[in-house]
Amino acid sequence: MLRFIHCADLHFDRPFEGLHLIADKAKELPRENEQVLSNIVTLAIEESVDFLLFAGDTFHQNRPTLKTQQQFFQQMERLNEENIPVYMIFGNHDYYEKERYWFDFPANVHLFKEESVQTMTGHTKNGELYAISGFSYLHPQINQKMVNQFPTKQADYHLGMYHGDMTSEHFAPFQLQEMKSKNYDYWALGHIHVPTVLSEEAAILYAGTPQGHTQKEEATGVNLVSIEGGHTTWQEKNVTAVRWKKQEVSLAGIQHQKAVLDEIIATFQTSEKALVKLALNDTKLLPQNWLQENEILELIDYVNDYLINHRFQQLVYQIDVNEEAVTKKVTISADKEDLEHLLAKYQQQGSFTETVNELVSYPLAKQAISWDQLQEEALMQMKQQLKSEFSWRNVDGIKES
Ligand SMILES: [Mn+2]
Repeated sequence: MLRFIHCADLHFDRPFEGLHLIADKAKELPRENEQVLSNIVTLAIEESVDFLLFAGDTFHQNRPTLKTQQQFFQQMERLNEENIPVYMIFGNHDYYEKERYWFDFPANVHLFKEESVQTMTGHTKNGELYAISGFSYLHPQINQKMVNQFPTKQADYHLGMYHGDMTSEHFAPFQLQEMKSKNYDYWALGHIHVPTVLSEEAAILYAGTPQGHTQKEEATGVNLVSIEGGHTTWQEKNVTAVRWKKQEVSLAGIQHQKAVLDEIIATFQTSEKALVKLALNDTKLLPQNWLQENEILELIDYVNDYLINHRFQQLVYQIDVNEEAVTKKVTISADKEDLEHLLAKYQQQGSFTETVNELVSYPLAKQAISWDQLQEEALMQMKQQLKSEFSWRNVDGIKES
């Protein structure tokens, strides 16, 4: 029996993106990357696996910072102490250049350092032979099909490590049938960040990124794989340090914004670390324009301060308001002539100047403004506004606009 962890696209030093509204509160987030790696190593130790695979883009860049490297090597050392080997290929982001590294990789970490397929072998805890074939990027792109270089199965267990994309030109394209023809027990793929099973029966899988760095990367994990009696099974394991999630808030029945804050706060119940996008729904009983663009920022600030003060582990990075209520027009059952009637009073010069009395009292304004023109323009604008904000209904029930 062979058991291992397939991890890919860790992007260890990648910043968390899309958090500009809460930049000050998100300062500590990069630390979560280290937590993810620590979770992966802990899982490997607890599950007492035969080895751990990194299928490329372990680092976000080809020049990982000194601090990133130090943290990575410390975690690999934990595995070294437990005699758990690590097999690592490099992808298009962290394409391998040996001059970039400040430390020697610990003895348990086996690197694929060539842009051609190499095969490494080892023995399981039970003494069975396994082979792992793979290649690394030494450049940001590989335009060749690398799959053709892989040997066919030649050990009790044979695995392929492949960082690439079937349909791309620049990331080692391949066809599923070509991989299947090698008769491997498992293909550990990297490059696509969403966990994806390309073939159930041939066990060809993208593990996906273990930690999302953008709101699109909600689904994350590593695969814990077992091979026994020629049969491969896997489980997706959650090692995420901070999850991206959407949270719906229903404001149905709420007429005053006074009650809104309590409703929002009440939707926070878990202790899970998360970056939250709130959707405020069912807002139709609230007054029109109850929340303006700049007030959304205030609301995000308020909610985050509340969450921090009450030791919730979530941060709100965005609030979307369902605008249904705002765009929904009130229907007025009135003839369109009533609209003219409504404005008729102000068509008389006296009534109009009376309304804009304060303006008339400024001597300068009195001279500078053409009152006839102002009256005509103001009434026209008012009429257009009334027409657009309400749906006017003719007496016979046919909608006019
Ligand atoms: Mn990649």
